[in-house]
Amino acid sequence: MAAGLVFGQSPRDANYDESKVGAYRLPNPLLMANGQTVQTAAQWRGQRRPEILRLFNNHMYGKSAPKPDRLDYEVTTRAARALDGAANRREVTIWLTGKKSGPAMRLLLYLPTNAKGPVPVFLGPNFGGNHAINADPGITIAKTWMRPGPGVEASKATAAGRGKEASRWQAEMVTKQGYALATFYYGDVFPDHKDGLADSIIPHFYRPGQTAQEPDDWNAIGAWAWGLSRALDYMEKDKDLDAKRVAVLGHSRLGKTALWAGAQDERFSIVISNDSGEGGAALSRRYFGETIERINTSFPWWFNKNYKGYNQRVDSLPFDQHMLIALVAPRPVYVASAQEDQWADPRGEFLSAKAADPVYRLLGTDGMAAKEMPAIHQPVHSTIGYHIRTGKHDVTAYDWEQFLVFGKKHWGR
Ligand code: GTR
Repeated sequence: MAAGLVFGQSPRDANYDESKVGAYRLPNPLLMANGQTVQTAAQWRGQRRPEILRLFNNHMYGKSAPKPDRLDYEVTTRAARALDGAANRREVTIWLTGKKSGPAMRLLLYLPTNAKGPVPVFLGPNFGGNHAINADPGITIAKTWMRPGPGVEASKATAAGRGKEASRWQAEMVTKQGYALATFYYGDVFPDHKDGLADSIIPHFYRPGQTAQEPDDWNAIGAWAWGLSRALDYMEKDKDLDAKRVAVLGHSRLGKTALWAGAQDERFSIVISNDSGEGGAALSRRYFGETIERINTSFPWWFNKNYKGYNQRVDSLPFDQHMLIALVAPRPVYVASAQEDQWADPRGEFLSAKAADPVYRLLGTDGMAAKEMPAIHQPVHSTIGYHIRTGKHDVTAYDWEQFLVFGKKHWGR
């Protein structure tokens, strides 16, 4: 619990009792603000989808900077054999503001050595720095260009962090199946602490004369999602990668980020959310686990200022998180939950995925095949996919096995 919060006072206690969830009514994703019901795919695309995107921009994640005109990048390590020869490692510096004196992010890529032609990619940001995702001693321990935050960046940029997140990335499993794995340190785009804004990408895009965030401006999650799109910009230039088959994924706060990135940027062909919970896949109106008020109090730098206005009035939000998932339609989307991750409300994650089904069906897909929440370890791989596994809030080999099956099924390779 964040300092200064007292249970039983404000913010509202987390509830873990199904009988106390209470009744709630989800906004209809197919009902437009003007009262008309969406009847056709063209209406969804031309009217309702842009309307919902604007709602998420205005009330929650904020408006992001557009795609920069220039893309400057440099491949710093090429063809370094890694993973006992099964993969090639590549490190790429991508400058984010069109000048090489400015901020950059460093993308780490593993490519299968035996690939014939461009390979599909699994792309996600990481928490611990690129050197954390694999014990491979060749990975640069990148000094981030930012000032270290309170204990955040400084502690991560050391050799002690090597391989610390390896079980969450499964580089061998991914490359053995013929896919590339790509990741970057999320702190390269926005340092994840309360004073991170000043050292983030965001002030670089202030309008002339702007000195502070507007209520509907982007914040950390918007910035991380924007970084994912910049990684994809690079992939469009790399002939070894199939930029038309990039799955964007993330865990927890970065699962929220992956959904938002995939919702906005239709170049992502598959979107995967792992244990993303409140502000990600989970329904906000379902009173279970984390609440809007809790997340906005603990992490005020994640969402825009307007979102704080919903701390006490979730029912007046013009959307719920099923509409974020619906923005991915008709592209395949996968929601993964963990049994012991009650804070993220697994049932709320499933119900949200299920509530996006009418949009997916309207667009001609099979939507979410499961009628009810599936049992543990009974994955569903319809266009909206879902599983719940045993264990804690984490990314495990089981999760990756499902992501790979889902990718293979929907990419047809
Ligand atoms: C928690 C937060 C969750 C989730 C998680 C994480 O403290 O309440 O919403 O994002 O952090 O990102 O690990």
